[in-house]
Amino acid sequence: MIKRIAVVYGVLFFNLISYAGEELLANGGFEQFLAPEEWTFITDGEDWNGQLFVSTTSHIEIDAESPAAGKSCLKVWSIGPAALAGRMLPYHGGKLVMTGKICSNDLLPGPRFPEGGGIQLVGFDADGKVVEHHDVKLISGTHEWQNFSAEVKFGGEVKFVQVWIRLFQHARGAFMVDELSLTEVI
Ligand SMILES: [Ca+2]
Repeated sequence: MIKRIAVVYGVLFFNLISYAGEELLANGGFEQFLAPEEWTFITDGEDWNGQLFVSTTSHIEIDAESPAAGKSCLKVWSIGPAALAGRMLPYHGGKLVMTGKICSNDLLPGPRFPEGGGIQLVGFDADGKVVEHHDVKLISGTHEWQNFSAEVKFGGEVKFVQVWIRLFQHARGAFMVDELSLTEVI
């Protein structure tokens, strides 16, 4: 009997070690203001498709009107483009697991991209150049709060990763994000 209990505990312990990665995002519940060391507005340049990151008509802000959890969430709205980046995180070659909640309100895509906005994981090489990206969750139209989850594994060239939250170029409307979490399972 004692031996059997030990085996069961061994399995549980192994599962905890395998799946409980450290939380990599700060303020993923958007309960505090957007501290520049945690979330940074991308203020110039363009992405791999030639899409701009910022316009004078877009807004990304903490919003207390209808969060999914807690007292506030992140709201991205008006006319894109707009982009917010999380901290640059070292990548160790493991499986990145992202979960979160997202909703949208009359979000119309622009002419150059089929979706209005969403969340991307972006991989950088050792020199800080973007070499790979994954669309974790994209959204258009009007949706109530919904959970999403995704698993992403980058190629060997990728040494750093960032979360990007974007309203794409010429998209108009709003989407909200809350309870964002990112872990790496190695
Ligand atoms: Ca929240």
